[in-house]
Amino acid sequence: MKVALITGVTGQDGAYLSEFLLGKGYIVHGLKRRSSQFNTDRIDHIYQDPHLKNRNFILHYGDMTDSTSVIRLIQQIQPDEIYNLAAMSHVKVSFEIPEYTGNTDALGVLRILDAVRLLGLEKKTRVYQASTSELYGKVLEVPQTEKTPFYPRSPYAIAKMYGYWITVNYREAYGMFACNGILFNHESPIRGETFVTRKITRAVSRIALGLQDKIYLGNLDARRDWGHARDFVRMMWMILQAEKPEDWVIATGKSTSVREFVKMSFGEIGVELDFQGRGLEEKAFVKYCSNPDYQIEIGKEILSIDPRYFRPAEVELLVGDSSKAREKLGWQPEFDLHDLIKEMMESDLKLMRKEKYLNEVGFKTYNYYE
Ligand code: NDP
Ligand code: GDR
Repeated sequence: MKVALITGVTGQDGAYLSEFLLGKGYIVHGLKRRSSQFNTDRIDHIYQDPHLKNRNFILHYGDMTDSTSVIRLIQQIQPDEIYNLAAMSHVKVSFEIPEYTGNTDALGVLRILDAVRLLGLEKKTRVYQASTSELYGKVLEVPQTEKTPFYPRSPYAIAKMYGYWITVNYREAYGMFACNGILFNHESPIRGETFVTRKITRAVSRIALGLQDKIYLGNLDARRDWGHARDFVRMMWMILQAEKPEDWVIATGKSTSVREFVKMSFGEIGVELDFQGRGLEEKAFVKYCSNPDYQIEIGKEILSIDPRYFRPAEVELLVGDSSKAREKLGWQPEFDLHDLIKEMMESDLKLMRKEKYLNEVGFKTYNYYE
């Protein structure tokens, strides 16, 4: 049985990857950080009681900013594969906490790689580093491939650039099987609520149920290559099963604007929008609603721009060319953007119905299981 260690196990990708590796018969260890409340929502369904014998899913406390915890865990677990997914992953927030972002997202990668080296595991342990399309930042080439030059545009992307190169460096210097997956945006129903896709699907669901009046967004012109997290974690595993350690672009190859994502999400509840104005003055109004279940007023202003959601430096256009992964590893995404939005909307509508019911009846008569 192979043994894997996943850092960032409580995040979106950590949760999907844990399920995936357990399905492949791995023993999965996860590094989670301490928080004042449970932070394991996404993996509670696969949690195993520590008193159980022969567990195959085991969580450990640790932190990417704490070398000793990283070294101790790798020494104890002796993993065949490490998936380094832990990161302060929000681009906008990285402008607010740049030093912490650097410590976690840049030096954190070094801590993992150096622990493997220090413990003499260079020939045993394969390392996957969660690199990102944010490395490309300013548009120098479209679509972006493994050969496109980097021009990072945020403290997050710059920290990830260190992570990228230190991974390449440890591979070249110490012969380690260390690889970068340069993943383009990937989303799911368990995507963090402050990333734009989930913010939109949550808001559209709340608007449909009368829990919220409108949504405020930033740059609607930004274009992203959005895929499904489920497809992307499969690729993380494939990268570590390849013959040689290499770096790989993983993307759907299709780019869509934030505005279009909004339209498609409202489309799921039968609402057509009319966008008017430009820049900070842009607004969207309800043009048509085909679903009588949702009492949405025609002509209502439903979207406005709030400058607080703009970034000090923006990444305008990302679209990836993953031909190398498709040709050499046979990877192919199973979900398209329409499938993804449909799944996210269904899930958020379900969650918001629960919230609405709780608002109406209060805790007294609320049945959590309804
Ligand atoms: P999430 O933000 O959902 O998850 C990040 C994980 O990292 C969480 O488990 C978080 O813990 C953990 N974490 C944060 N800081 C620390 C720390 N100091 N020590 C230990 N753990 C920490 O991100 P995703 O799952 O979406 O992304 C996974 C990785 O892939 C990240 O590195 C991200 O930068 C990268 N990436 C993501 C893409 C995407 O589109 N999703 C695209 C390209 C790269 P907690 O739950 O306690 O907050
Ligand atoms: P991104 O994701 O920065 O690409 O990083 P995010 O969803 O935050 O932003 C995508 C684009 O949408 C624009 N935008 C808004 N973004 C947010 N969050 N909130 C808004 O209200 C809003 N309005 C418009 C942004 O300006 C941006 O252009 C994600 C993260 O998962 C990273 O960790 C990962 O490395 C990259 O994807 C690939």
